[in-house]
Amino acid sequence: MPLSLFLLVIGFCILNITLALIILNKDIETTRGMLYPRESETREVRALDGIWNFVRSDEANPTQGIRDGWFNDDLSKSMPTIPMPVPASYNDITTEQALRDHVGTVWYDRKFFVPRSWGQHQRVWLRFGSVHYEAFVWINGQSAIKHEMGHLPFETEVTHLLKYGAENRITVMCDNALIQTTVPQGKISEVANDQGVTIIQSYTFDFFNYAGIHRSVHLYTTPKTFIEEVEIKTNLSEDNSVGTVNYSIAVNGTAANEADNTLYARLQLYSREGILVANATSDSKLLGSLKVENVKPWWPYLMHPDPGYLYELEIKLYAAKEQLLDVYRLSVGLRTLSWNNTSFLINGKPVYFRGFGRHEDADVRGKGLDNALMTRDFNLLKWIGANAYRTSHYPYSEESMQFADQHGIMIIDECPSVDTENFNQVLLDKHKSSLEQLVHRDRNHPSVVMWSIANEPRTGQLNADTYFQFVANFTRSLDSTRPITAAIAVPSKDDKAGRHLDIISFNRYNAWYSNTGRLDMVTQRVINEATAWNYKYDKPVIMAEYGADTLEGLHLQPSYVWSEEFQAEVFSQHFKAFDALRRQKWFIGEFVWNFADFKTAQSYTRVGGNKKGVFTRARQPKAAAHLLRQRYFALGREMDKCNLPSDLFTYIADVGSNVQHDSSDL
Ligand code: BDP
Repeated sequence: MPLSLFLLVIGFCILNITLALIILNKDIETTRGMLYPRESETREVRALDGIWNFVRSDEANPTQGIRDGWFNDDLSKSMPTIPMPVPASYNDITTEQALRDHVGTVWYDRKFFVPRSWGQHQRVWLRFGSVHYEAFVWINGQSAIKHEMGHLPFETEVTHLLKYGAENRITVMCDNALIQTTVPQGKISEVANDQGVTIIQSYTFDFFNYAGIHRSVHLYTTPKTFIEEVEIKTNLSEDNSVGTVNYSIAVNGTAANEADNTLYARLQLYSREGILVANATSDSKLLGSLKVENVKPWWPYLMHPDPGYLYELEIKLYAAKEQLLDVYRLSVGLRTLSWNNTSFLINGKPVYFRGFGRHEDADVRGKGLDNALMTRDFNLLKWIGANAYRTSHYPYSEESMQFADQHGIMIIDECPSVDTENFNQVLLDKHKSSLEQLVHRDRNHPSVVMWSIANEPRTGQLNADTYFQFVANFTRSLDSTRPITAAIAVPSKDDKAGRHLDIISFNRYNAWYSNTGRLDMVTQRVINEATAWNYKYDKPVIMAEYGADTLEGLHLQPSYVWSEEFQAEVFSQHFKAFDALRRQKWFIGEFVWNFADFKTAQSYTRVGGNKKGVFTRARQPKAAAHLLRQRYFALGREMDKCNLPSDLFTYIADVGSNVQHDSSDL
């Protein structure tokens, strides 16, 4: 190549690289408030859950409702409405394909009364647990709040918008459209059909784009000056005998603005048995710490006989002259986290994660919060001996985070960035915002032990390096007490993001997407890949996804793809690799994909959805569940001396000491 051409090519490359790298690390708006709504002496909470009225907009005319002011009166005056449960995804509630696959806006409204008493000496807040994807809210026809991003809460003060001792109306418009600058990304296109053209939403992520008001809607009251934020950080002495709870409180209200520093807080920490174990009075900055002697640390399930130990922290906000303003209580678990380039430790003890990637997904209700399902899921997690799960691929309900705290289930808390590509400035800002909202919401949960900043981002792309440097460092600036990971699927040699993480997670489907059906091509490949990741970055490694689609009830011997036998054998081949890797100290966890079968977009690779569940969508075990249960408890026994359930092994035969299937086998 002539020199001039060579220089031109080099120049062009440099220009391209420079253009690609022009992503700026801009400041983003930060969340305020958003404490989980709880009743107390000074606060009332009312859920607006129930049956709302619902309208699906014309896909070709998504802004019609705004133009025609549907929020100015009852929706039913503008359009025929149908009943719609809240919380729930709207997609599977009716029998209509048009609603299931709807792209664009839908409308909800309902009426509610506000007591006369709420109009005096207090403030009223409206809080949504989550609406997917974008929400616009009106109270009595007046705009109240707008929020973009599914799976995360948002709230606003509505004191001035409500009618007290009278009937009120709430109207919500929800838009499920995903484009290249939403988190997650999607594409909208117009495609010819038999009637003309239609709008198609496509996305690369592998779960159904359920939409609607997914979690509870609450109205709650606070005093005029109230506890707006609480941030807790805990510590333990080296021998785990003395605990420290560092707190910082933010106040909202006029009293907070007074220059005379008259506000202070009294904090009391109660044991699970209701005994007062520590108390403190804050300084005027509302900061301080509590010391707990003979502390009971928060331990993960099966790592300790009393896992998930929680204290209750009572915070009372006072003005001068002992005037009680506000009371808020929250659960606190005391534990430490630490990590280095070979291990992850909780309370000074190395952790080996055994768990699942999951989904919030169920028949009929989609991603809607369902307490019965959530409780069943935690019972299954404990039945199978798991100690962790990743909230793949978005933040889960606050109620489930509270459950995880109580049961000692460790959470890798993931933001809604999935399959991220075409990195750009708008996307980066929203991605950071999703993490800011997530960290703000979940920072006080002892169960949250790691932040996952993305699932399967295209980290081989040119500007992935800068992009993930910004995202990881931003997350670290919000919370330096937890490590950062991302579940990566590009080959380690191509990856540009791992160096910005603390722990490397990788997803791989040996014997499924590669070398389909080849059980003899799993173990060594898993060992090689995990080793390559560790070699490249010198950091702890987790296998965050592996598995095989399995049709419940399909039995084939010898095993064959999609059968229950095959899933069990794929797992077993992975177990061999994990055991070899565990001897290398840097391999710190195994996560099956998936906890339960779940719905996806329609595809010829999916029979009624993704069937990689260890449990069916109705939450019943497949054959592999019993195998996994034996392994997870065996690991718990080996590492943490946990007790084994009496029904872990089924009696087979009394054939002497040659064949034994009981705990002594482990
Ligand atoms: C992984 C994705 C996960 C999919 C899974 C699969 O992270 O969301 O559901 O593949 O294909 O790549 O089952």
